[in-house]
Amino acid sequence: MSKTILVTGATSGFGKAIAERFAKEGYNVCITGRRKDRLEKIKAELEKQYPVRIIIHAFDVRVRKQVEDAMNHLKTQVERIDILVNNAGLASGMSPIDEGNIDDWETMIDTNVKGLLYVTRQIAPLMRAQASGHIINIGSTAAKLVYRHGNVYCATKYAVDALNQAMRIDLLPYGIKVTAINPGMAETEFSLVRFKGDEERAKNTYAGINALRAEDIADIAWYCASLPPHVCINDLIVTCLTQATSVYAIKEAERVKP
Ligand code: NDP
Ligand code: 8X3
Repeated sequence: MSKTILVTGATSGFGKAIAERFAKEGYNVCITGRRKDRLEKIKAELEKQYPVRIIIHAFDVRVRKQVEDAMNHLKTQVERIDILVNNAGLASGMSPIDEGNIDDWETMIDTNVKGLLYVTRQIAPLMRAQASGHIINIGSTAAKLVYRHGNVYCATKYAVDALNQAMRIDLLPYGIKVTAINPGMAETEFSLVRFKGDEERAKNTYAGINALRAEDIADIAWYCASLPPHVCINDLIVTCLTQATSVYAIKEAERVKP
């Protein structure tokens, strides 16, 4: 029986690359996000390329009722969920705490923390009933060290880190793996969203860095998911070669070359 993975935030970046990677490996994939047109396009492409089933659910993870309706529908479409990737998330703005935009704060908290919880609350009971499964939470280096003007985004990712630990403990008796993948800088739509469509500012974030690509994180997710049944990676930090922490990175040009 083929396995099924549910990936939130699969319309771009890490989520899209993870969906592609697992489809290539023979998984049926449920892809989600708000942009239905993109989900439809990705479904058509993947089903053309691989002999797998792609299910789409367009919803906003911030809206509890939408999450519940979509997940209840999904439960009628598949027999089981083997892997959940809690990936949907974003940063919105970047400013000192005394000047922060409260709407941005709420967007980040509602998406990165509450949205992740809404989805997990729907899927964890299925995995518990199966007595198997794997939850992969996409955290960040921002979950490990706070950086200047990153305040609320970092706080949401610290919350993901705490929830990852909590899930691992609470789901331990049921044979459910829980893994946090904490990436550093990666060139996706992340900065374009953070800087509200300012393409130049988004591009400058990665200038001269040779940042991670979405496919790197997809490879790592696949590695975590394909380990033997008794092995679980609990927590993993991954950066590009020239980044050490969320506050310390150098440019490619500064690196001593062999
Ligand atoms: P992208 O902007 O490329 O992708 C974000 C995805 O999240 C999109 O598919 C988007 O879908 C979805 N999403 C955002 N808000 C919502 C919402 N309210 N409801 C449903 N889906 C939503 O960025 P990344 O791929 O880089 O980001 C993925 C995750 O990785 C995020 O959690 C981010 O915090 C994290 N991360 C990113 C890093 C980076 O440098 N890029 C580094 C470390 C972590 P849609 O807009 O269609 O709803
Ligand atoms: C996203 C990466 O650069 O904001 O989590 O720390 S960064």
